[in-house]
Amino acid sequence: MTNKKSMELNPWAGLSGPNLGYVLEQYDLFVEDPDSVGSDLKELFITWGSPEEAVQLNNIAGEISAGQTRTPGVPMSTDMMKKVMSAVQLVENIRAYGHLAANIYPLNEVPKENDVIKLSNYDLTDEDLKKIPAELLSPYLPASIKNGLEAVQYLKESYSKTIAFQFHHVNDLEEKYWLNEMVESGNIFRTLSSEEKIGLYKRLNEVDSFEKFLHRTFVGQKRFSIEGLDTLVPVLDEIISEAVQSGTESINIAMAHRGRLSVLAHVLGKPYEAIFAEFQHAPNKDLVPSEGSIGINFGWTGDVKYHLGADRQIKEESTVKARITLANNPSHLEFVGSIVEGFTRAAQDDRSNPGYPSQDDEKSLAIIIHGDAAFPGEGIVAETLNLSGLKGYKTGGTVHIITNNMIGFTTESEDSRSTKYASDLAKGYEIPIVHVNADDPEACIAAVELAYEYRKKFKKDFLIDLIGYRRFGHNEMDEPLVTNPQMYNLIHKHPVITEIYGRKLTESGVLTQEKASAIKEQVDAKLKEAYGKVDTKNKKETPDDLVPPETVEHGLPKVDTSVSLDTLKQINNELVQWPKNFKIMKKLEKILTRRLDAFNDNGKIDWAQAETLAFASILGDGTPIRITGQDSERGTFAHRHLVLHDYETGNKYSPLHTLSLAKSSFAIHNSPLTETAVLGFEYGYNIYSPETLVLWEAQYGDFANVAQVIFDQFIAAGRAKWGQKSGLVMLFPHGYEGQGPEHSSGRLERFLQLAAENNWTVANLSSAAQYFHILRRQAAILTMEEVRPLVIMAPKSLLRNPLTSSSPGEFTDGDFKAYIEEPLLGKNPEAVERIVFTTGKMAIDLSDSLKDKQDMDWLHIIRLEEIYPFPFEEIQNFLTGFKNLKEIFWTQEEPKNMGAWSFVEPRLSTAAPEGVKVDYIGRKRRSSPAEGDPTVHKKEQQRIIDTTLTRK
Ligand SMILES: Cc1ncc(C[n+]2csc(CCOP(=O)(O)OP(=O)(O)O)c2C)c(N)n1
Repeated sequence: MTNKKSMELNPWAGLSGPNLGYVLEQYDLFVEDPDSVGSDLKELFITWGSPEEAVQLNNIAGEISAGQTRTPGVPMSTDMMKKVMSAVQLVENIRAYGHLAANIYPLNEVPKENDVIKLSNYDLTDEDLKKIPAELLSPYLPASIKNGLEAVQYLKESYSKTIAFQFHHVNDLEEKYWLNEMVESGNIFRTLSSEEKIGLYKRLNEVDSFEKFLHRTFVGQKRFSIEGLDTLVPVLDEIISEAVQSGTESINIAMAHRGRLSVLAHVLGKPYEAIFAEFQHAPNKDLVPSEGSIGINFGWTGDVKYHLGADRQIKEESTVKARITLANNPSHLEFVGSIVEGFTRAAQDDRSNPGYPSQDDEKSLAIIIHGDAAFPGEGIVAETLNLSGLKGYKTGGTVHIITNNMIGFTTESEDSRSTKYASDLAKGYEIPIVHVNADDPEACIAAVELAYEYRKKFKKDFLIDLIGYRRFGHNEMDEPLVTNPQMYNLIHKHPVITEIYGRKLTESGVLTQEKASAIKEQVDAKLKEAYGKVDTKNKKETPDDLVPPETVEHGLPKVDTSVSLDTLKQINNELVQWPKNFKIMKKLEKILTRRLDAFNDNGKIDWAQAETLAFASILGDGTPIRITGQDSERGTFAHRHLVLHDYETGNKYSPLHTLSLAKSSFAIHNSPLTETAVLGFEYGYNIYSPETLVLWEAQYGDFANVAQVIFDQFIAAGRAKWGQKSGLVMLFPHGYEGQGPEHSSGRLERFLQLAAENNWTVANLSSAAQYFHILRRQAAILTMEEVRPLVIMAPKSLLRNPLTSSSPGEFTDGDFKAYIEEPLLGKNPEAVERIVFTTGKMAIDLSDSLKDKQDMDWLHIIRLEEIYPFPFEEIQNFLTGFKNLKEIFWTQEEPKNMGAWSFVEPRLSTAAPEGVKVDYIGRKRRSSPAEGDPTVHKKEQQRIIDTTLTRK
C-alpha cells in the first residue's frame, strides 16, 4: 500500500486541533508498541506513517469524492475523518471475515451476511461511502471501481463468493499485501477460454465416468471413490502443468485412499486396464502403459490397490521433462506427508560437491492431499508443517489440499474438531488459506493459480481447502444414511459436477448439448475399450508362497570396508584443523586435538572419532551423507562435534566440509523436537536419493516409541509391500546406566519383533571399529539390490569407555564381524563349559568385571554384534569347537520380556550342540523398561554380572 501513498489521499493531511493532538498521541504509543493502538489506527499508521510529517507538509489537496476537489489547506472534518476510518475498518473486516459469508459449501445454503461486514454496523450509509475515494479503501481495485460504495460491494463479492480467503493470520506485511492485491485486483480470476472450459468439462467427465464404470462393473468392491470432490483431478492437473511449465523437474504427491484410483489413472497415467485388472485379480504386470513411461512397484507381499503409488515421466520428444511421483502409503492417515517432504528435499538438493548440498527449490514441488478429519486430528500434520521453514527440511513451499468432504468415516465435523474450519491448524504456521467450493471448477483453478504464484514468490506453503462432499459411505459398501441421514439426504438430491458445470457451459453458450453428449460417449468408449483389454478369463494365479527376490534372501555381499593407514592419518589431521581466525572453546579444542594421539604408538580411536573417520572416508568414496536428529551437530552426549562454533562471532564450521578428499556433500542438521515427521522425512529423503547415506539419530533410544508408525508401516514393511528400497541408518542410544525407564532402552525388542525377510539389519555394537565398518558397509551397499535399513543400538557411556576404543589396525585391516569373542577368554576351548552370549553394553560390563578375575577358563563370552540377521550358521559352527560345553546362557540387561532374549532363544537353542541347554540371565519380566532408582539399578546390574561370571 505504501508505494501507492500520495499526499492527496493522506488521511492525516486534514487533521488539526484536538484531532491532531489525539492522533499524535496515538502515534507516539504506536511507535513504542504497535499493538498498543487500535487495529484501524495501526493499519493507518503502517500505511501512511507519521501524522506530523503530513501536517507539516500541509499538502492537503486532493479529491475527497468523485468530482469534488478539496481546497489545499482546508482541514477534513472530524466527521468525515470518522467515516473514512470506519470505511477502512469495514474493508479490513471484509478481508478478514468475508469468508464467513462465502458460498463455499456445495451442500449447505450460503451463510447470511455476517454482522461484522454489515454497513449499518459501521455507522455508514451508501451515501457516505460514495464520498470516499475507492483508492483510499484499496489501492488494488480495478479502474472501473470509482467510489467507496462500489469498492465495498466489489470487495464483499471478491472475498465471499465460491472462493474465500483467510490471510489475516499472515504476519509478513509484504506477503499479506501481495495476497490482498491478488484478490482485490482480480488477478487470480483469469477468464478461461472456451477451449479451456470444454477441456475442464471433459476432464470432469473422465473422472466421473471412471468412477461410475468401476461402480457398475465391480459391484460391491471398495474403491474409495472421488465423487463429490471430482475437481481434485483438474486441480492437480493445473498445479502440475504450472510447475512443469516453469521448469520443475519433479512433483511428489502424498495422498490417502480417497480418490486415489482416479488420481492414479488421470494424473499418474496408470492405464485404466491396469486398474481394472487389479479389481479383476487378472494379471496386470504385463499391461503396457498407454503413454509416457510409468513405473509401478510391487513388493512380494503387496498392498491393496488404493495404497499403491506410481511414477510417471512426462516426456518431450525423447527427453524426460518431469517426473511425477505418488508415494506409496499405508492406511495410517497423514504420515506419508512427511515422507513426500523428504522426497522433495532430496530432489532439490545437489549433493555432488563437498559442503552442504546446494538447494534449488524450483526443481521439485511437494503436493500433500489431506482429509478434512485427518488434517486437524493427526499430530503428524503439525509436525510436518513445522518442518516447512527449517533450513534442514524446507522445500520451498508445499501446496496442501484438504479434500474436504465434511465427514470422516461416519463422524461429522462437529465431533471431529474444535475449530471452525478443517484447515485452521495451518493458521499457526501463517499459511495462507483458500476455501473453495468444489462444485465451481473455475474457482478451483483460481485457487491453484494463487497457490502457485504465492509459492513461486515467497517459497512457502499454501493451503487449498477444497470443499465438496462424499457421494457414498466411507467405502462403497457402507450405508451412510444409517449414521448421517441429514447429510446424505442432501447428497442424494445433489446434482453431480458434470451436470452442474455442463449446465453452466451450455447456458453461457460455450458448449452445445450435442457436444456434451459426444464428450461423454468418447469417454465411455475409452473405458470400455480398456476393459476389453483385460484378460478376464485368465485370472491371476494365487502363488503358493510370497517370496522375496533372491537378492534380498541371500543376505549382504562381502565388502571390503578397511581404509589405508595413510588415508586415515591424512583425514585425521585435516579434521582437527579449522580456519586461522576461527576461535573454538579451549575445552573443545583439547578434546579434538587429543584425537591426533590416536595414530601414535598404542593410540586408540574412540567411538566418535571412528564415526568421523567413517563419514570422512565415505565422503572420500563419493557417497553423500545426511545426518539429523535432536542436537546431532554436537551429539546428545557431547561427543560428535561435527559443527564447531566460533565463540566470538557465533560462526559455524564443519571440518567435513573442507576435507581435501571429500567428493560429495555432507549435510548435518539439528532436528526439531519431533520424532515421527523427521524420521518419515529422512526415510523419504533416502528413498528418493538412494545413493546417499542418510542417518537419523534418536536423542535417547526410547524416543523410538514416538516414531513407531514409521518403523512399522514404512521402514520395516515398505519393501515387501511396495518394493520400496531403503538404506536408512537409525541410531538409538541404548544401555542400562541407571537413567530410569525413559532413557535406558532403544526398544531393541521391537525391531527384532519386526525383523523378517532380511528387512533390515539390527546391530548392537561393542567397539568403535565395528561401528566404523558397519557404517562403511552400509554406504557400500546403498545402490545394490541387497540394500536394507540399518538399526543400531548406539552407545551412551560406552562412547567414553576405553574398552570400546579400537586400535588403528582394526580400521586398516578388519571388517565388520557379526559376533566377537571376548578377548580375555576362550584361550583354552577344551576347558570351556559355559558359553554366554550377550550384546552391547552388557558385553562391556562383563569384560570390565573379568579383568580382576582368575581361573575363568571354564567360561567364554560371545558378543553378538549383528542380532538380525542372526549369524546362525557361523554360531552353530563355532559352538562345535567346544567339546566340553555344558550350558549356554544369554545374558542381557533388559527385562526378560524386552531386549533380544525372545528373539535369540529359539535360534540359540537350535544352534546349540545336542544336550546343551540354553538359559537366561537378566532382569525378570517387567512392565516398565528400567528401574527409576540408580542404586537399585546398580545392584541389579551387579547381580546379573555375578550370576554370569559365577560357576554353579
Ligand atoms: C490414523 C488413522 N486413524 C484411523 C484410520 C481409519 N480411517 C480411515 S479413513 C478415516 C476417515 C478419514 O476422514 P477424512 O480425513 O475426512 O478423509 P475421508 O476418508 O473423508 O476422505 C478413518 C477414521 C486410519 N486409516 N488412520
